[in-house]
Amino acid sequence: MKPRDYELDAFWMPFTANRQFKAAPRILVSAKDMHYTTDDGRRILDGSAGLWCVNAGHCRAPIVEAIKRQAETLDYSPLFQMGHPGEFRAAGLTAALAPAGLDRLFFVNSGSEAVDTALKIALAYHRARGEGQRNVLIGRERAYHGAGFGGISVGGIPANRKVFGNMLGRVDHLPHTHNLEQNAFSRGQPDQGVHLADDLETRIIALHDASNIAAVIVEPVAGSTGVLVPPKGYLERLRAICDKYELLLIFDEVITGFGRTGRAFAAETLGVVPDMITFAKGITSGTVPMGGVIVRRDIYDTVVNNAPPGAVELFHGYTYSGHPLATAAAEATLALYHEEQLFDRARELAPYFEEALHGLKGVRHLIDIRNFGLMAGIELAPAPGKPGARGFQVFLKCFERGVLTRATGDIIALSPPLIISKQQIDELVGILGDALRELGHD
Ligand code: PXG
Repeated sequence: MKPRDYELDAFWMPFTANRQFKAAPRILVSAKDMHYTTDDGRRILDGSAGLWCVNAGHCRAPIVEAIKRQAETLDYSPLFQMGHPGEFRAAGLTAALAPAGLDRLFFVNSGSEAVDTALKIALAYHRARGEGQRNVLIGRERAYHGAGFGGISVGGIPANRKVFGNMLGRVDHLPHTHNLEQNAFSRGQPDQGVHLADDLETRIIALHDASNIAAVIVEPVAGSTGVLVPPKGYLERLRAICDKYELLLIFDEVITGFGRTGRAFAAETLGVVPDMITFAKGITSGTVPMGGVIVRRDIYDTVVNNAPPGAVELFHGYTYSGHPLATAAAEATLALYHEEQLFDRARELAPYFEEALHGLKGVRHLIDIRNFGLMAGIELAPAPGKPGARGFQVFLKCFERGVLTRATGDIIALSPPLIISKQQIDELVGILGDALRELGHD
C-alpha cells in the first residue's frame, strides 16, 4: 500500500463511528462495474450499490462521457428564472418512467431535499385549494426520509431524532409493519399486517381529524431500517384511506426507484399509485448528486394556476436544482437503463437472488431473511447487551473477504447494482454465509 498523503482528522464523517473508523480505516480508491478497489489494492464486490444508488454499476463509460462533455459545455447555469435544455429533457425522461398522471418534476440534489420538497408541495397544494389548515404530516415508525428537519420529523428512527430537539410540530406516525413472529422468512410481501394501515383511520384521523391532515409519507419498501417489505394489501389500504379523506400519499422511492424492485418505481411493481414520488440515488446511478419529486399533474396545476400571473408560484428551490452535470448524468443513466434493460434484468434476477439468500436459513443467530426485487434484509438476533455488534462484525468480515454490504443494527442489507451476474450473486451470498457462520458464540 502506498503511504497515505492525507490525514484523517479534519473530515467529520457522516453517519460513521469516526473514532473507530479512523483507528482502522476502510478506504476505496476506484471502482468499475461491480467492484471497488481499496487503497491496499483489494477488489471488493459491491453488494450494496454503494449506498443503494449505483444501480447501473460503477464508472460506466456512457455516463462518465456525458458528465465530461457537459462539464466542458455548460458547467453551471442559473436555475431560477433561467433554464438549460438538460433539466427539461431529464424531467421528461423521468416522467415517462412514472405512473400515468404523475408527470411534473421538481429537481433537487438529494433524497433529504426531495422529502422536504414533497412535504412543502403538499402544504402549498392544500393552501392553494383553500384548505391551508391541512398541515399535519404523517410518517411511520422505522422510516428513513433523510437527515433534514422535515425528513427526521416524519422519519421514525429514534437515534436520528432524539438529539435534535425541535422538529416539525404537527406530525404523527403510523406503526411500522415489521413483525418477526408472524412474517419471518417471507419471500416477497409478507402475508400478515394489512390491518396496520387501518391505524391511519382509526387512530390518526380520529385524533387529528382528516380536515387538518395534509399528507402521508411512506417508503413503499423501507430500506434503511432493514428492508421492510409491505404486507400484502397494506399499501392498497393506505391508498384507499387517503382517497377517502383527501390526504396526499407520498411514496419515498429514494431507494426503491430506478429498477431496484424490478420496475422503474415500486409504485408500479406493487400496483399502488401515490400522488407524489420522491427519488434520488439511482437517477444518476450515484454519479452526481441529484434528487427530485414527481408530482401528479393536477397538484402542479393547482399550485401554479392559483398564483397571480407573473408571480413565482412555489417559493422553493436550491442553487443546484437541476444542475447541468446532474441532468447530463441523469439523461445518460436513464438511457443506459433503457439500452441494457436493467429494470427487466433486476426483475428476472430477483427469484435467483431470493433462492440464493433463503439458502442461508438455519445459520446460527439468523432470525429472518426477507427480500423484494434486488433488495434484501438478513436479520440477526442481537448479541446479549450488545445490539448492533453482530451486524457490524458481519459487515467487517464480509469486507475483509471482499464483499461490501450495509449493516443497519443487526440487519445486513443487500442491494447490488442491477448489472450483477448470477455467479456474483453466488459469490455475494457465499461470502455472507461464511461471515455469518464465523460469528462468535457470545
Ligand atoms: N429517503 C429515503 C427512503 C432514503 O433511503 C433519503 C430519503 C435521504 O437521501 P439523501 O440523498 O439525502 O441521503 C434516503 C437515504 C443506508 C443508507 O444504508 C440509506 C440512505 C442514505 C445513506 C445510507 O441505510 N438513504
